[in-house]
Amino acid sequence: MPNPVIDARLSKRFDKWDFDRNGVLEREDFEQEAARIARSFGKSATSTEAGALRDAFLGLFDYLSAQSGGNPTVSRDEFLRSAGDLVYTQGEAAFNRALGPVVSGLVGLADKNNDRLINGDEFAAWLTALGLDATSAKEAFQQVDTDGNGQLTEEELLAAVRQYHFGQLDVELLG
Ligand SMILES: [Ca+2]
Ligand SMILES: [Ca+2]
Ligand SMILES: [Ca+2]
Repeated sequence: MPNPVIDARLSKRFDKWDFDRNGVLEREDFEQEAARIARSFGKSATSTEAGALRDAFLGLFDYLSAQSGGNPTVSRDEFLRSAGDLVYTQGEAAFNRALGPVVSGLVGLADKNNDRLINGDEFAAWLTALGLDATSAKEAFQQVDTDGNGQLTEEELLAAVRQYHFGQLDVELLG
């Protein structure tokens, strides 16, 4: 069932991922976006962490492209259709398969003490690096930390990304 909040968030997502702003998504956009994010975390494009995020973004592009007939470009309409299908129809497992590697790549960049968990400081730095609203980082952290143990797992972060795009949570995490 169409939902204006979800549709607006997907449309905004398209704008952010259309890195060169030429109105279609291409592999190059996703490479550039991954490199931009790695740079915002202070990592060089040749670092292991940047490479993992790049692979994740390219995998996501390949998924979106395959959903729209395997073309090298994905139009806004095609994106809204396949992303909408993911959110409205296919549900949690498919969403997690498509976005899980990207969230995992972000955790790799943000996890300064290498425990694969995101603590409060790492989370605030994540929001700041991506230019997101960090003024309410503490409150946002508590919303994402669903088991309340003071650490965010990849699972909790992925659930937050999913809920954001489902229009159920106002914490943006993808930049
Ligand atoms: Ca583009
Ligand atoms: Ca950590
Ligand atoms: Ca937790």
